[in-house]
Amino acid sequence: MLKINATQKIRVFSGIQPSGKVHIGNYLGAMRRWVAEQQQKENYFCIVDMHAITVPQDPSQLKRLTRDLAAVYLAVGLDPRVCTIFVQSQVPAHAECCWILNCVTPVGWLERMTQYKVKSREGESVNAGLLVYPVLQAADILLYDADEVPVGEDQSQHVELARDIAQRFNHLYGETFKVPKLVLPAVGARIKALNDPTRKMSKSEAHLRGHAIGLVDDPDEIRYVVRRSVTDTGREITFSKQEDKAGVNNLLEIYELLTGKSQEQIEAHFAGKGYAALKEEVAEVIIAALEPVRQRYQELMDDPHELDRLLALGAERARGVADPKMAEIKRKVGFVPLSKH
Ligand code: ATP
Ligand code: LTN
Repeated sequence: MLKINATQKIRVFSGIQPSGKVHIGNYLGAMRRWVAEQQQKENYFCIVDMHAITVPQDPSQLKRLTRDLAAVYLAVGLDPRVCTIFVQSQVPAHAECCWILNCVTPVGWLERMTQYKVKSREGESVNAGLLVYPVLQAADILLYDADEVPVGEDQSQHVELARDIAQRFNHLYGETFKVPKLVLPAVGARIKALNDPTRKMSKSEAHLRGHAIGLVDDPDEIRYVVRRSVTDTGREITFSKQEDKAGVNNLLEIYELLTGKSQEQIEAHFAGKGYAALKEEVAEVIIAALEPVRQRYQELMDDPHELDRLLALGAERARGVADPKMAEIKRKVGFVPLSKH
């Protein structure tokens, strides 16, 4: 059995794809917790560029989005002194581990994944990478013996699969991987699109005006998008699980998360007010919360060399954990180690 050393910090692993404009859903669903808990934990935050290429990406754009996401990680407040921030493709063990895990993962498990079913329905042709996407995600997590994986709700199924893969490998080759725990936020696990509150806000659609609020959008854009967000024809401003109230509920959830007020306080505050007033206030709360993020992001983007230096440092630290783990995995599988002559 793998033992948990009581003096060791809980190890956290999570990642985001550099596949488009990072939005408040990514922040409220995942990154906010990373920042809040970083001092108590041992943190690995990855920019998963190898996952991003499972759908077509323009190479120069991918490069830009990768640095951009690194700047956003730092701008929201991740501290590189306590967080290992790195680019997935700069740590080759991820691809190597993925291959081995592919060989213990039944295809049936992968075909059942919701994200695969949706993305393969949308695309004209399905590449093999899209199918094994969750195996690469399992490799990311398992290589670091992560205790916790803090993500938004849409990733639950993938983290469950990583647990299944870990258990299967352990069963076949002996105790090797820690079985990670899925960590979801109590509120904000699924922020809805502002132009369609029946769907989740998505990075890959964030370029469509009205869909999302980017973490570094300017105040006028935020006001425009929130004012035009889809609500219903009613008047009541209350938290509700009713489908036709999803738009208002989404705005209230964002407000709740950013102000820290209780639902009762918020409902009392908006009692008797109309949707226009709600939207004005939500927009201002978002603008105020994002202002420092936008400023830090600008500063970081002005110095790409410093950003690349931090990423190189992150990759080195990540390799310090992933490489010895990879050696153990290969040994368990029966690969002959490279001789030192
Ligand atoms: P894509 O559209 O490219 O799949 P995405 O917006 O879903 O992008 P990911 O990179 O897949 O973003 O996810 C990064 C993190 O943000 C994950 O932890 C994911 O669960 C979380 N997340 C994504 N969208 C939302 C959302 N609408 N609400 C809450 N959390 C979200
Ligand atoms: N599939 C995830 C991104 C991701 C991830 C991970 C999240 C890749 N590897 C490891 C947590 C842990 C997504 O958000 N789309």
